Amino acid sequence: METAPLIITCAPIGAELTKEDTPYLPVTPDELAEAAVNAVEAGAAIVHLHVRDENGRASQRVDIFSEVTEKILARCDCIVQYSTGGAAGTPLGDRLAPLSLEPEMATLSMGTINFGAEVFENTETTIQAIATAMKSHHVFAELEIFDAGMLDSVARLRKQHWFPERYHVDFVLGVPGGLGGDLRNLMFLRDRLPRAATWSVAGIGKYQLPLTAHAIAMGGHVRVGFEDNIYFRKGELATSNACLVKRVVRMAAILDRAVASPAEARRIIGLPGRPG
Ligand code: KMH
Ligand code: ZN
Repeated sequence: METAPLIITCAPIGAELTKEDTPYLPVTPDELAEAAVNAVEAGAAIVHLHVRDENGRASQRVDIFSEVTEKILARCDCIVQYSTGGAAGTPLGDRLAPLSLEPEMATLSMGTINFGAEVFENTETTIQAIATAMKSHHVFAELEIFDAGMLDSVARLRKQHWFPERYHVDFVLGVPGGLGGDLRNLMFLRDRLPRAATWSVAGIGKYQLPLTAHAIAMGGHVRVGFEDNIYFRKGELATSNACLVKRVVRMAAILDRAVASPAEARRIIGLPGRPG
């Protein structure tokens, strides 16, 4: 069977970084939209979006999500995927709020983990509340897997019809407190997925590059961007999200893997597409 084109997701900011970590971090709505559009023009099909308030703090405010989304979609036709994770400790109501904008896609984290010094809490009640809100707003879920047991939760909740049979997961590997970024972990997780599921990998920090290479070769999909890794190589900051995306495009070309447009990504994942 022919390998599907590679879906590149760009996660340009996340909830944890500041300009002190990297001066290249896009923070304001204009900076975020510019970074997202540049990443899409470089080859990304999906933008995984967190936003910040006027003070640069992680926020789930609907008005900011709306502003950034409008600015992105005015300039390109990518899939905008909202974070429902927010920052560790964000109250559930805030996490759910941006779903009212009915984004094409949003994340759904499949369990609780230590997240560095904090706890990223996702009890089964939380997971079900987010899944319910997504269903009522017609939002397609990307299931975030930070540790191996979370795939068992996916299988159990799938049997209870919380997700469609054809679901999409993102393995986020290398979070301090979650499953590490060893290639064997990726193989183990991939082997446990049902055939109908599609998968992507987001390697944290130094794991981003090797896991990206392996995912391209294995027929999976990849996420890059500052949320997960701010370095281009050891000791050298990446100067933009787009340059991380461009490197993935070059790697895909060397490995003879086509890169998916947003329309192809919708088909591969099974998204119905944007109305209108
Ligand atoms: N910021 C992390 C604690 C998501 O976007 O859904 C959670 C996170 C997951 O980034
Ligand atoms: Zn995120």
